[in-house]
Amino acid sequence: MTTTLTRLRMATQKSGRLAEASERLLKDAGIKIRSSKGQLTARATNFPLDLMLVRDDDIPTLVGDGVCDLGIVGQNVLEEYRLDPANEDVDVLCRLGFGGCSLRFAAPADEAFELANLEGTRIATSYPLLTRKFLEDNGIQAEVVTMHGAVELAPRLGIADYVCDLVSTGQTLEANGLKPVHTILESESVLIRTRADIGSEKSDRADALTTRIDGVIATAE
Ligand code: PRT
Ligand code: ZN
Repeated sequence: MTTTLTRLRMATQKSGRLAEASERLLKDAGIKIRSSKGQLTARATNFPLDLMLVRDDDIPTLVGDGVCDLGIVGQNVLEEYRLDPANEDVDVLCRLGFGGCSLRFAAPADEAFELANLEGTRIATSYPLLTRKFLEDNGIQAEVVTMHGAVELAPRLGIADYVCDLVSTGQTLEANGLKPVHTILESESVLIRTRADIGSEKSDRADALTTRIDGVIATAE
């Protein structure tokens, strides 16, 4: 029987695009998870591991602060977190091969777009730090409007001229009269690990779990 203190804690998305694939990855790594509906934690029955089932946005903070030892999160969420200097950085252990998408600027479908068109405009996004960094790196002055959802609606609502949002099939943009024009980040899910000192026992367990996950990824490639 392992004590609570030495059981590993991994933060994974409770529900959403990464939840099922994260669960499947652990299953493929031989980890049996006992979960019951509505619970915010789940316990592995054959490995000293507990899952914290949270919103994806909270995963980098939980791991950065050492509340959780490991986490599964999209690079888009991670890189936005990393751009805030107040946040504790984490180590990226491996790419997981699911949750692929790209963070892209989108313009009205009928516009002959070039980057210079962004100058002096308003851009709606859920990724204000990544968007601002891109604009700064490219010497573009524009106003960034932060929205937490329905970003694609912003031009139609007159809130913004352009959007910078995640795209996978492009259907959402198209349905809103927009087209992807410039990619600022290619993203997939990654396994992250805290830089906090977790002690040698937990550290060995984290290494063992990572090796198993690496094995699953290598087989899938
Ligand atoms: O509740 P919680 O905060 O945990 O979930 P969430 O609603 O913030 O995130 P969720 O579950 O939608 O996405 C989780 C992660 O999946 C993201 O952080 C990305 O790493 C990854 N991912 C992959 C995507 C997409 N593809 C994606 N297409 N996340 C969001 N989208 C959205 C996008 O924002 C846009 O609204 O899907 C729409 C576009 O899709 P297409 O196919 O029409 O282009
Ligand atoms: Zn989220």
